[in-house]
Amino acid sequence: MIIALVAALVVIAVALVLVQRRRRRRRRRHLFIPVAPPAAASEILVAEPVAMPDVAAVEAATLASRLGGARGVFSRLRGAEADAAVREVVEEVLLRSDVGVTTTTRLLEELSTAGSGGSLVATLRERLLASFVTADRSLSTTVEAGRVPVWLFVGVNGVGKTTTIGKLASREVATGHRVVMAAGDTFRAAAADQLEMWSQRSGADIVRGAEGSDPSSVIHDAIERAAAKGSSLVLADTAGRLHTNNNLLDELSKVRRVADRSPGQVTETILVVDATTGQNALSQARQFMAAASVTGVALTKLDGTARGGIVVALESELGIPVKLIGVGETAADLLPFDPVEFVDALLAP
Ligand SMILES: Nc1nc2c(ncn2[C@@H]2O[C@H](COP(=O)(O)OP(=O)(O)OP(=O)(O)O)[C@@H](O)[C@H]2O)c(=O)[nH]1
Ligand SMILES: [Mg+2]
Repeated sequence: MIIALVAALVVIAVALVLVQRRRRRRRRRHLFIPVAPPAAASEILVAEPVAMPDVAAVEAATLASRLGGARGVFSRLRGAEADAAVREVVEEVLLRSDVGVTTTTRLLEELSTAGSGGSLVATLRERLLASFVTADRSLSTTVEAGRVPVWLFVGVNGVGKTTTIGKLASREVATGHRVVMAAGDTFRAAAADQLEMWSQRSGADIVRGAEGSDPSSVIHDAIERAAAKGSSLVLADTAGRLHTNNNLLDELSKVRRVADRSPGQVTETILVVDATTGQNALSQARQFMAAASVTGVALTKLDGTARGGIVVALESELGIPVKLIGVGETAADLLPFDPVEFVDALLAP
């Protein structure tokens, strides 16, 4: 019995010794891991730096992912292909992108005189950025005392005037402004219905008239209402009209004059242009600029098949600042235009 007890104790003691040895060995193995040579540790730090969130990059990526057609046209000037790009490729891309002959010729001349320092695409990026006017791209609400700022929206049929007003109303109301929409497209009742839908969505007030009534008087009523209620902004819609129809352009001049009478003050006349119309946008812009003193462009439908280059042509040939871009149909799909972000969205890999 005693012998059995002693034998059991010996077995337990041996087992304990073995377990402890194994633990020590394991501990020693663990000890080796953190004591890696410092050089190796720093190599790891350099090779895999912690990625810091870059808000600007996120925004650019979002824009790039929305500029479907335009990114497609510029694909030959991005990534590996960009290194091999020659003058002929640049010329073809610019022409296909709707930059137009005049601006493309100028850009190519500038590329030739820029010398051979740096890559062709890097120089093109620089010249494209220099093509943009340096004007203020903000939307002004600066008025004389006692007057109400009016933003008037003009353009040919179906370009996105009403939708752009709806998107802007949503943005302005969300930032605490009291907005009155003027349904100045009295040409068809459906136009006012469409604006009314946006007024319900955004929480903006709306003034509409009967179908066929005088657009100037509807806009005037909206301004009076805004002044009486202490609203901060009137967004005035107008009927789409052909830039070649002089009577309709004259009517627009009158609408603008009336809207600019006290208590109203037109602080922005936004020409809405459908980016998919390409070079025709330039002749539209020329006619509307003459009729209604355009202060800026809202370029819509850049999310579709639009090839993007018209932005450059509008600014460099007409000196008219693009202030807003439309990249979809919802309220969130209206962005302030930023040339650097835009050019990088086209050219960045
Ligand atoms: N994909 C896309 N569609 C847009 C954009 N802006 C407007 N649209 C669409 O374009 C169509 C015409 O827009 P409207 O706002 O009615 O255009 P409008 O200039 O007021 O048209 P009229 O009043 O008939 O002259 C609608 O189906 C809009 O949803 C945009 O940025 N992207
Ligand atoms: Mg409309």
